[in-house]
Amino acid sequence: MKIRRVEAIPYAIPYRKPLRFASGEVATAEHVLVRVHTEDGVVGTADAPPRPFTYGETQVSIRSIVADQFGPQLVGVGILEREIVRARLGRTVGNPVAKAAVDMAIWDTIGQTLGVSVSELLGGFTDRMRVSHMVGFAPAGEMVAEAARMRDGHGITTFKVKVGRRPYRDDEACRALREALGPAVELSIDGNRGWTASESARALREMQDLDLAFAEELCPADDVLGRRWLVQQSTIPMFADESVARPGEVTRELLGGAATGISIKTSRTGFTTSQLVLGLCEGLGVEVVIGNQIDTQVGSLCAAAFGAAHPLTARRAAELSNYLDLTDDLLADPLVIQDGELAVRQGPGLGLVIDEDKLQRYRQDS
Ligand code: MUC
Ligand code: MG
Repeated sequence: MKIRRVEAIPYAIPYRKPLRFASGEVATAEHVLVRVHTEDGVVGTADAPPRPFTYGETQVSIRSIVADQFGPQLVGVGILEREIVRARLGRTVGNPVAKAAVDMAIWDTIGQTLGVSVSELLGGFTDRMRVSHMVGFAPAGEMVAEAARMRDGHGITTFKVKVGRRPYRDDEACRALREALGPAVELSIDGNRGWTASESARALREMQDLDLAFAEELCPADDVLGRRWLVQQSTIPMFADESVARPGEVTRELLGGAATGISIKTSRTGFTTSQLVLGLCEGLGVEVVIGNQIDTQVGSLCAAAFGAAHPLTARRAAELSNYLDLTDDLLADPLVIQDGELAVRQGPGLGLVIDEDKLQRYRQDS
């Protein structure tokens, strides 16, 4: 069960419409499909979404670090020697998305080799996740229409609304969503570090009648005292997202009083490091949410497999639906969100099958 080769395949699939937020936008999924090949002929797969505006990684950097550095470092390592893998990848700083994809692809080979699903290997708590949809910047009417489309078409009743725009006008969109969708729908906001601490405090005051479930990354973590001041006066949980790409950063934000909740994204911490983050949060008595890196179906399937494996991660709706805006996807058997839920694949490994014709069509290296 030794690793024979690690592949990094750049590909691109356009979105029907770009997803806009305070720190950037995504109009095309220019990702890297990572495949780990074992000596026994097993192939594990995972997806790497480059986010230069969040982690500084690009499609080129991910492809290069996986193919030219991580791959050669892992040849001959046993797929169960995950801590040797983590130690070897850890010799290179940063590159969280690249490392996460290699880790998840290895878990896929372990599940396939042992004949069990990765979600069961991780903990097997439940077999489905409630879905939260992320609504990007647009005129308020369009944001309401998108949310209504997700509710009516897929039964989704939890929404994370992108805020952080300048000039400030996001309460208008959030208010329109609350009025249109009613009190039963769960709304939260995500500022992607778009505001200062005082602008964030003003926004929270102006939206305090909207019954928001939580707020995420309203101001930068580097505004250390400002963020601590904001969290101290907030009446809703303040989740950290891009500011917690490593377990040490999770501890820093929580013990520093700069966050009261943690977004776990398998696209940046894979399965192995995500379990460390989860253990930290459970030990510190902090809530978590399964976040979304604007994932494809492969990425969403991985997030769901992790989320469903543990009670704490399965408690909140997970952000699993932005792939619905892609014009196409690589999964041979597409995911289905029904009644607001996504079922976890039960097959060996991650239970994902790539449509090789589509991969040939969208890959950018042939
Ligand atoms: C999120 O939760 O922030 C948007 C930017 C990014 O890095 O991730 C997405 C979603
Ligand atoms: Mg976020």
